[in-house]
Amino acid sequence: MAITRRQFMQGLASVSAGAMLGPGLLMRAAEAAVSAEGSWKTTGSHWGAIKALVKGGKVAEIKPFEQDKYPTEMIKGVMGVIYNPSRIRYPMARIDWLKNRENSDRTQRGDNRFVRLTWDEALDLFYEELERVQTTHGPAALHHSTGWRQTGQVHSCGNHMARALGMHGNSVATIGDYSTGAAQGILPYVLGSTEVYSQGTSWPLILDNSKTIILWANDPVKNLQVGWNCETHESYEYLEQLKGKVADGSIRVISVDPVRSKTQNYLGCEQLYVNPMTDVPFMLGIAHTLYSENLYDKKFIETYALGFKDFIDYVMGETDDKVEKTPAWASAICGIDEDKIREFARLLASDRTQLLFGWAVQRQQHGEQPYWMGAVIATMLGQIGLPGGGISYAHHYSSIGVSASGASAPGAFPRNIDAGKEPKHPSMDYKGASSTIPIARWVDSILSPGEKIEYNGSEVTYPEIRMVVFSGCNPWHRHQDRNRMKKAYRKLETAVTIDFAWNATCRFSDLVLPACTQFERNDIDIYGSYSNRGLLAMHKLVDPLFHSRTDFDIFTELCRRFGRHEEYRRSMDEGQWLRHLYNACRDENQKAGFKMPEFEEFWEAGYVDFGAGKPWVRHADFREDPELNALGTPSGFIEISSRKIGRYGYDDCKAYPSWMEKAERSHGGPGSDKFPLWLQSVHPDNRLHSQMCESEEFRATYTVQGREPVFMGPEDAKARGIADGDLVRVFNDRGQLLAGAVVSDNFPPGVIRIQEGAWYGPEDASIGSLDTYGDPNTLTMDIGTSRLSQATSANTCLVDMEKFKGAAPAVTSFGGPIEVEV
Ligand SMILES: Nc1nc2c(c(=O)[nH]1)N[C@H]1C(S)=C(S)[C@@H](COP(=O)(O)OP(=O)(O)OC[C@H]3O[C@@H](n4cnc5c(=O)[nH]c(N)nc54)[C@H](O)[C@@H]3O)O[C@H]1N2
Ligand SMILES: Nc1nc2c(c(=O)[nH]1)N[C@H]1C(S)=C(S)[C@@H](COP(=O)(O)OP(=O)(O)OC[C@H]3O[C@@H](n4cnc5c(=O)[nH]c(N)nc54)[C@H](O)[C@@H]3O)O[C@H]1N2
Ligand SMILES: [Mo]
Repeated sequence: MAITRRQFMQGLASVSAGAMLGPGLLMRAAEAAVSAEGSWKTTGSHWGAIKALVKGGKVAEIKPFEQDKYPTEMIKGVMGVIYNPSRIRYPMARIDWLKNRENSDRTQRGDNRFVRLTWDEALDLFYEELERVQTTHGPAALHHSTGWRQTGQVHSCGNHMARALGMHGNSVATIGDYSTGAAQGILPYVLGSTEVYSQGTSWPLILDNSKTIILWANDPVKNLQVGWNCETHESYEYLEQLKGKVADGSIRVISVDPVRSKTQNYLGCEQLYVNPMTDVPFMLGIAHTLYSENLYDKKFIETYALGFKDFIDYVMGETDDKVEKTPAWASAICGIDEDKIREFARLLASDRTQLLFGWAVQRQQHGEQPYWMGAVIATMLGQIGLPGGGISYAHHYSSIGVSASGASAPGAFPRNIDAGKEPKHPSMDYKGASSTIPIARWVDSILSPGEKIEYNGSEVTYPEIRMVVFSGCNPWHRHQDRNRMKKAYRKLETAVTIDFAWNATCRFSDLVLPACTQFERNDIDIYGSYSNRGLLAMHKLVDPLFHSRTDFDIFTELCRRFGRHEEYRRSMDEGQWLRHLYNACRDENQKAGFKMPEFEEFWEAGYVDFGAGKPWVRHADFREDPELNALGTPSGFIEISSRKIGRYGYDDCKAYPSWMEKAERSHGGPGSDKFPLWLQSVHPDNRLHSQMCESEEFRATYTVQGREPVFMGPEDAKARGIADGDLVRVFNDRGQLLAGAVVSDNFPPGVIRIQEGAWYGPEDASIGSLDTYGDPNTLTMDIGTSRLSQATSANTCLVDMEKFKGAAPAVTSFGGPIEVEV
């Protein structure tokens, strides 16, 4: 079945036929004649809005967008996202799957041997598999998912996949996300909304009113570099002002974190070291002090909250474990001196205090508890709804805290099947299994079909998933415990991935379709993320490289195979969708008094700015009138204890926030005698998850001997004879990896860091094989946070490490598949 040159040419022909669908739109700016000097185009990304110089059909230079006053280093990596040896060039199929399909030898998955296909062959195979699975097994056998797909509303690739597959048949849906699953589980019971994706109190009001700011497990200087839309980094202006206020002593900032964070180093603020995963005992000690020293706001609690007594009985040791949660008790677990706990509690109560929580602390076992406890402390302080007081769970994310302009954002290419239409295979027969599962439990579902788990007051029965389709996510970075995933993939019949980068998800797939990057298509998106500061024209910089195509084209052509491509794209091409979304947004905004020019004028200018929004205080309305502006909790009030959760009877999420020991925990906790080091896998300073890891020159700026860095403190390094720059093997009972040592004073004893998103590169396809590059999820644990949220527990993870001796295997993560012929 070797691909002939004729078939190859046919493949090419089908690409241009697809590209010619519908009437083309001539875009003056984008199509501007390419002169010798080239032309500057506007576009944007999660890393920032940018300008790109395009010369002779190639991107020659990237610079920040004129409205971005605090651009990130990461835009230096953008060019390498377009041009790199890991780009997917052609549709590819795993060799044994191509021969034997659902009866293939799945132990070969991961050996990276693939056969090149034409687009027609690949899309026929994709379609045949969908047909087979829907006809033979029904919707319970198909699962698809997306994630941090690149910016742009016309081409939002998850929507394209969901709509096309949804028009074909039903599938196993998911609830929650990897970012804030535990928060989304608990906070609706406590504060009435998930809080994490809501606008927060505006920075200027925090800067004017707060006397103390607590950064709790929060590194905004690192994490605000990327945004969900085209980021323009307005938050950094406020962080700069905060730095000034720390220096002149007008605001005291304390970072509660086991690690000296980038933000702490930037602000020059204090750190309060806490043992990993022991924030809850620390907080219980604070609550004990506030209560016993009468420093809490009784009136606020009476007016705005319920369930204080049940909680305080637990704190005072009158119920449950009958242990009084004194600062001395807390100190023994969290490692903070008991007097310091008291001092800290008094400081919080002494004046206006803003608590700013990050998310890593809920991405661990029982991750609901520190979030609930945070709300309880904020309630005891009585400052919720005041400027510069109360609690925020999102000021480190996507420009939250920068006032929203108030303008409307554009819509997107629809994700759902049109109203009134039915899928080709309308069956809703999930064969007794659930049609929706918590997002991080899909591997469990493959491994244990039919098993029942508890989830948020209900029961979930795992469906028997036989086929997965991923686009805009990289589960072989995102999900925990690689070797467990390998076992699950041995049960899976078919895995399809649509991506532009040949990452580990492609390596472990059966069929891989090359999408183009966002820089190879025209689009629009807002800039400023949550501030919705303006609308950005995303000019196509270059044509799709190699045989790649837009997700729009790929799924149009898939739908053509069952005769519904016109319905899919509503008979509009890219240019028509652009205008359609722009004009709808313009109409909305015109009504609200925001001026937007005609499309052509906007496209040429590259953006329209909506102006800065008005400062705003989160929960001020609730504070003003708790009856009229009741919270979305069962009672409408803040729920310090929750009767509803109590009725679920979960031992891992009780009726009030409580301390529960972890499955593994460093600093004397369970498992630390065998694996003494806590591995935290925080979000990368120099990537967006796994995106940009492929960018070669940029990667070389942070790798150590070509490997992902493992950060460690001098004591742990010395105890193991490890020096800065050494190759290190990091391991536990779940897996092993190679990484390069970076020894830094930012890390205390017992704490090491490997940033998530490092590309998995196993030495071979076997279970347990050494990861040659340093993906921390080779080592993490795949358990739910609790029965309430069933979210990820990536940050509950113990390991040990040693200096690597001998000949180091080459890194296998990059450079694409091994091309073979049938
Ligand atoms: N250990 C550990 N693991 C974690 C975390 C952690 O803290 N620790 N964090 C978790 C969190 S919060 C998150 S959000 C997840 C992130 O997990 P993901 O969202 O899976 O991460 P990304 O690396 O952004 O993957 C996006 C993929 O989509 C592809 N892509 C981008 N744009 C397009 C497009 O337009 N078309 C197509 N077809 N493909 C596209 C990219 O090339 C990339 O492979 O990771 C989670 N995993
Ligand atoms: N540069 C960059 N920015 C990003 C992303 C990215 O990939 N790159 N991803 C974005 C996404 S999708 C998300 S979800 C957010 C993630 O945002 P977060 O989840 O808040 O970020 P992390 O960087 O994982 O962790 C933040 C801090 O938590 C601390 N920490 C971890 N565990 C504990 C603990 O047990 N106790 C205490 N007190 N502190 C702890 C870490 O030391 C770290 O300083 O970031 C967003 N921003
Ligand atoms: Mo996330």
